[in-house]
Amino acid sequence: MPDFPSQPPMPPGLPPGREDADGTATVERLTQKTEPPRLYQVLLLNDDFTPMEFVVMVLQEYFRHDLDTATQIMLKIHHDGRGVCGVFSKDVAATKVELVLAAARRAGHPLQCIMEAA
Ligand code: TYC
Repeated sequence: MPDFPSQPPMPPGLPPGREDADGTATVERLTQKTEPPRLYQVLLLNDDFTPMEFVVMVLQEYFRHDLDTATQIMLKIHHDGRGVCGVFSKDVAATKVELVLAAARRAGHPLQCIMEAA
């Protein structure tokens, strides 16, 4: 048995398919469907100016990758033009993009960070 019934309980006193004495009762079931929240990829884009070490630092600090993984992702971006840093809920992805862009601008680098529906 699941913890939650798939349908809400029927209202008390009126079995399904019956009307009350004056014929006015309406018994309605609403099937509620909740979609899972959409996920978003955060990507870094390649450029010719941001130092490789800065990109590796970003991947470690903001996306919690270890040094090896961060280096592999950075090299993939360097060669392919873009690469995925991580997949998050919409709010978390948007916050990561803002934090990464702010850090890059503070350091004077043109690094671009974007999010896309996964
Ligand atoms: N192409 C940059 C360089 O050669 C390194 C780099 C990698 C920049 C990834 C941005 O998202 C990036 N210094």
